[in-house]
Amino acid sequence: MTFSIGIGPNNRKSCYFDATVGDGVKSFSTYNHMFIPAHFGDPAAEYDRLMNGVAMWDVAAQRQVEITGPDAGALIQYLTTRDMGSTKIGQGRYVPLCDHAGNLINDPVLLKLDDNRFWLSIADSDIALWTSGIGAERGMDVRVCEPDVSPLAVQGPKAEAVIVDLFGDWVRDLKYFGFKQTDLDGIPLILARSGWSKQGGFELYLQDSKHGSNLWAKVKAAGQSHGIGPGAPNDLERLESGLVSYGADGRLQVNPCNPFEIGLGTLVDFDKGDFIGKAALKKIAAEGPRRHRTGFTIDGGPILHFEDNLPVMDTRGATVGILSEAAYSTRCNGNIGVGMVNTDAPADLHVTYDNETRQVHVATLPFC
Ligand code: THG
Repeated sequence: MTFSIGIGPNNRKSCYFDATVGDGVKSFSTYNHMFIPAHFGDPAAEYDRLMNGVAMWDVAAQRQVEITGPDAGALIQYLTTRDMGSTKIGQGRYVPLCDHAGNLINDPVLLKLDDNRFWLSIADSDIALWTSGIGAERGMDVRVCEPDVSPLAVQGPKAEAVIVDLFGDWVRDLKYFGFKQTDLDGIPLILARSGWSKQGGFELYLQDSKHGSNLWAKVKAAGQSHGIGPGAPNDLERLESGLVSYGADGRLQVNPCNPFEIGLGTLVDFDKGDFIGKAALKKIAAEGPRRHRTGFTIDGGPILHFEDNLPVMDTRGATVGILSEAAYSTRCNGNIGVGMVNTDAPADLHVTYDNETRQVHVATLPFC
C-alpha cells in the first residue's frame, strides 16, 4: 500500500518544516491542523539519542493559546480542574481541561507569563475556539489568540549541556516547568525546562517564525559535539514512562474519558471555585470511576508498534478494556502497552493482534 497525504491549506507547515525536510524527515503526522514530524526513518537511533544522548524535535504543532486581559486569570481558573491560585509568573503547570460532562478535552502545559497573560501549550484539540467562546459567553474581559510561537524540544540526558552551551550556566537553575524570556543572538524565545519525555530536557518557544530554520541550525550546531540528531515525540519512551497522550489514551470523539479514568484525578481540585465540569466530576468521584488507565504486558513474540484501540476481552469474549497503544520494549524485555481496564475486570485477559490471540496482563505505570 503506497499513498501520500497532500500538503494543502487545511494543514499548516511548521516554521521548522524546511529544516526537518533538510534533515531527512521520513513521516509526518498531523496535530492541531499542522504537520508534525513522526520519525526520521531510524527508530532505534532516535530512541537511543533520547535515552543516552540528546534529540531535537519540531513540536511547533503544540500551539499556544494566549489569554490576556483583566479576567485572564479568572478564565484560566474556570477552564481547568486545577487550582491555579498559587502559580507564579515564570512557572508552568500541567492543567487538564474538561467539558461540562467531565470529559477530558485537552491536557495543556500552562505558562503564566504575567498576572494578566497566560499561554496554554495545547495537545491536539481546538482550545483557542473553546477558550474564546467560553470567555465571550461569560462576559469576561479577555483577548484570546494564537500567537506566532513555535516550540522546539531538546530532550535527553545531554540536553542540558547543549542548552548551557547555547544560553549559559543560568539555565541550570531553571526548575522543572520553570521558564524565562530570553533570546539567542537576537532571536526572541522563551526557554523552559519541560518536554514530553522522562529523560529531561528543555523547550525553546520561538516567538518569531521567520527564524525557524536559523534556530534549528543553531541548536543543531551547538549539539553536534554532544551527538544531537533529529527525532520526534517518542512513543516507546512515553509507553515505558507512562506519560499521558491525549489522543492515544483517550480522545473526546473516540474514547471519551474523565481525569479520574485517565490517571489525572489528583489534578482535580474541588476546593476551588466553579470550573467547567465540576458538577459532573463530583458525581463521578462520588460514584467511583468504572475504569482506569493502566499498563499492559502482552505475551508472545515482539509486536510492531500500534495505536489502534484493540478491545481487551475476558474469557467469555466480553470487552472489559482497551489496549490503545503498544510496542516491544527492549528495556522491559517484552511487549508493553497502555489502555483502560474496567475496575471489575478479571485477571485472565486477551486481545486479538494480527489475527492471533495474545494474553495480556494488567501492569503498573510507569514500566521503567
Ligand atoms: N510540552 C509543551 N506543550 C505540550 C506538551 C509538552 N502540549 C501538548 C502535550 N505535550 C501536553 N501533554 C503533556 C502530558 C504530560 C506532560 C506534559 C504535557 C508531563 N507530565 C509529567 C508527568 O506526567 O510525569 C508531569 C506532570 C505534572 O506536573 O503533574 O510533563 O510536552 N510545551
